[in-house]
Parts: sequence; C-alpha cells; structure tokens
Amino acid sequence: MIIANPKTLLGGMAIGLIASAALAHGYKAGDLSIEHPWSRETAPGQTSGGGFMMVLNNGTQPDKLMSATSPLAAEVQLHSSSVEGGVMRMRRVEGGIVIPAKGRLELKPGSYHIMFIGLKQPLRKGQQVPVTLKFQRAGKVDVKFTIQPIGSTGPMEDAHAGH
Ligand SMILES: [Cu+2]
Repeated sequence: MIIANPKTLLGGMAIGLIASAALAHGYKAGDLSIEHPWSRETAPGQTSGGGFMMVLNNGTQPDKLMSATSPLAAEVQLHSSSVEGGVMRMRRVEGGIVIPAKGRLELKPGSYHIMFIGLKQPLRKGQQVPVTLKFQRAGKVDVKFTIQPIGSTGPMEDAHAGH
C-alpha cells in the first residue's frame, strides 16, 4: 500500500500535466472546446492545405461544424476522406459535420478535415493560420491553426511552445 500510493499520486500528476499542456492551445465556445488546431507546411507550388483539430462537446445537445473562413485562403471547405479502390479520395461535406452531445469530433488526416483552397501565401512551419469556425449552436469562433512540418500526422505539443 505504501509503495502503491506514491505511484498513484505520480500517475495523477502526469495526467494533470498533460491536461494543462492541452489547454495551452485550446479554445472554448459555449459547450464546445476546440483543441490543438493544426495544419501542415506547404510544399513549393502547393496552393491548398488541410486543417485538423479536436472538438469536444460538453453539452447535452448536438452541435454542428457548418463552415469556416480564413483570410489566408480564397475558400475554406469541409472535407471527408475515404479509401476507394485503394486510393484516398476527398469529398466536400455538405450540411455540416455533427459533434454529438457529450461527444467529440476529430478532424485528422485520412478523415474529416478542413480544406484551405487557394492559399494566398505559403504555410510556413511555426506560423499560424487564423480561421473563423462557424458552429450551428455555438456560433462563430476565432481560432489559430498552428502550422507543423510537412509529414506531421497529429498535433505536436512542441510545435506550439511559447504561446
Ligand atoms: Cu480535403
């Protein structure tokens, strides 16, 4: 028991540290928490890019991500990805993406994502893309997508150290 207790305590502290780091790059709007919005550095000549994030819904009513805009892109669309005949295809989502009550929506590579189309400047590692998200219930939320290196597959903590 005496040995087990400090271990339990350390486990709790580790979880606490991870949780507070997550809050370093998160946003709240009504019942929604938006965590780790991130994008990827563009290659030369690349004029579109993906946006990814986790949206948590603490409310008892579902919400919907309806649309998004950014001053850096001519157009921002909501996309889904699926594999058809061994080829990854993206499709525009019409009518919004549901965030279930007491549930979550994860935008990630190979799944739902935000698509920045007609980028007005290259996305450079370490910089941020300002985006206004529009939710059906929570309304408009201004967030910043941290630009991570090409090839990133998930949000990186050290990519947003310093803010
Ligand atoms: Cu896409």
